[in-house]
Amino acid sequence: ASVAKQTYAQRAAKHPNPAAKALLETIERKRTNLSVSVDVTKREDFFRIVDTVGPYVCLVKTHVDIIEDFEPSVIERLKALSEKHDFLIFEDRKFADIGSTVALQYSAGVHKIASWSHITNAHPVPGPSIISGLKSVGLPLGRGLLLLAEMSTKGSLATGLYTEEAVRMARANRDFVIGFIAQQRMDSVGLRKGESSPDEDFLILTPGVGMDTKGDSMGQQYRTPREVVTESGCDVIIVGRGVYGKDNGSNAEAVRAQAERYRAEGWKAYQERVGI
Ligand code: 5IU
Repeated sequence: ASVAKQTYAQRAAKHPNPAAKALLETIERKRTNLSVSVDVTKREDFFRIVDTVGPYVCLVKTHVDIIEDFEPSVIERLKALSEKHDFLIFEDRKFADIGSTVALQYSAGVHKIASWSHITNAHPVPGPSIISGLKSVGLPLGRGLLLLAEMSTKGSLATGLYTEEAVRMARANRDFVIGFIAQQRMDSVGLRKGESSPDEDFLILTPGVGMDTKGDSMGQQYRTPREVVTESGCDVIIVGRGVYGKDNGSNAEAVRAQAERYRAEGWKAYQERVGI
């Protein structure tokens, strides 16, 4: 069966990358394909939201560079919450430099992303060398990389041939590239004439998900879990403000209720897609 028709458990059983396998297993175990994106600037807001949504998510997406009172203990607390609630961590770093520089940005600096983030991502714009650079650090640690094949924003330049080349770069690095940030499945994208679909399983993680609004004032565009998972075949819905709201998640019960709502919608959309 095509990847989109397989269960998360079936895919987990045969995935060669440890981070992808762990994510698929977590999704199945917790019955959630929801990732919450926690884009807040104060660490106490950050931890309150993570602790509240933890039971409902497979993956917490972070932007640690926006936490203004960051200190190394933030990572220790995040790791403790990831064990308490059984979720993986995805630092949405969007690397975009030459291989040698991204290897340093990934391993060193204040944040030392590779030492704690199971999954991170990169723009394909520099070409295959960005993968080699990140892979030299991440593969020995069992990490996984997502390539940004598409974006959710109005007027995104990541379309057409750019997206196709991103998929080809991923196919050439299947040990480390576990999938894409994209708005739809990439299974038939980038195949040359006469080339048949390779035996591959790329995860599709999709931001730009919201049930109550169509977008924001800065170009973001939202689709529903059903459009994303059932109709477009994506695997993980990434939701930020739809879950933690406008007040940085100060109302924990409201945050909890939204996380449960998106979890339920995402799971129903998956069951409908797979037919179970
Ligand atoms: N994000 C997008 N769209 C993209 C990519 C990343 O929204 O195409 I690539 C990030 C930005 C933010 C989160 O961290 O996903 C979405 O947050 P909201 O659900 O609050 O819009």
